[in-house]
Amino acid sequence: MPPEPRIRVHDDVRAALAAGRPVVALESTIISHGLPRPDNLAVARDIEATVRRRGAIPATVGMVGGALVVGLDDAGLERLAGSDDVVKLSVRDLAVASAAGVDGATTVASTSAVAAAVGIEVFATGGLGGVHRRAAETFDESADLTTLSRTPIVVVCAGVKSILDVGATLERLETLGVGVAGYGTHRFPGFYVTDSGFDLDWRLDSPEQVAAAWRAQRGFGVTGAALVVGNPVPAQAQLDRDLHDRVLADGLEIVERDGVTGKDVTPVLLAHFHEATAGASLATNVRIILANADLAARIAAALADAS
Ligand code: PSU
Ligand code: MN
Repeated sequence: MPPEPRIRVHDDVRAALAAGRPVVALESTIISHGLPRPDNLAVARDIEATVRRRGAIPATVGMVGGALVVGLDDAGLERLAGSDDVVKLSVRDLAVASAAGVDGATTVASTSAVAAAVGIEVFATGGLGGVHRRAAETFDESADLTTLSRTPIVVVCAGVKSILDVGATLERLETLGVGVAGYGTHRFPGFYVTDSGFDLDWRLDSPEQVAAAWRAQRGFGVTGAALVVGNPVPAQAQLDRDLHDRVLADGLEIVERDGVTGKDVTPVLLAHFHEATAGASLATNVRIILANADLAARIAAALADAS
């Protein structure tokens, strides 16, 4: 019998973890399904470079030919960025996809679960998945939420995608025991826009303070959940609000008209945004991801310094 498959951790990531040096996990669904080609590959490399610039090691998670990899090399990044045959993989898909030998991209849910499993404590992404509009009828709620409820990791994001029901998502995060704090703000960020319109109970104002919160969560040992740090896009870089609201309304109509459901909803809406705003939403999206990678690396460094 061949040995059971294990997560394949890149040597640089393994060495950094063993030495207690900062590591930041990154997802690959953003690359394969969230951003259009060919920009996506350049952005994937930029995200990693941003993490490195802060002295941390990037660990992009994905599946290559059935192997579950933490710390994709450049060939792996190219493969997941360049093909239509990359499968979007949530947590439940990982094992079956591995047996099927596919190339796959990991969502927030699967990336955070895999990263935590190998001992990574900080993860940067764009926007979380959450409760979809009309979820009361469709039950469409991202596995990102339930996974974060049982995955100990700091997730830096710009809130949840504005295509979702933000209020319902915040309620679910509360129910699920997932910590949520604004970075330098008491308002929950709105992904493409700075402010989602929802208040938060907590704000954290520096990487050191996020690290302190995380160390307390670890030390208390009373929850195995994630801590979400909402890092808003600066007001002058946000998508024009009217444009945003118009494009969103159109996108939701298209999803309805074409009967798009399940895991295709998010990619279809994001692609619609990128087309209908002539790249403006793409620029904002990229900016958000890079800013989150930068902050995540600083948090990882603060955590490494403190331990
Ligand atoms: N945020 C983005 N782009 C994305 C996603 C989030 O800016 O592509 C992806 C993430 O991987 C997230 C997933 O986990 O969408 C959520 O999909 P779903 O709603 O099907 O769970
Ligand atoms: Mn869904």
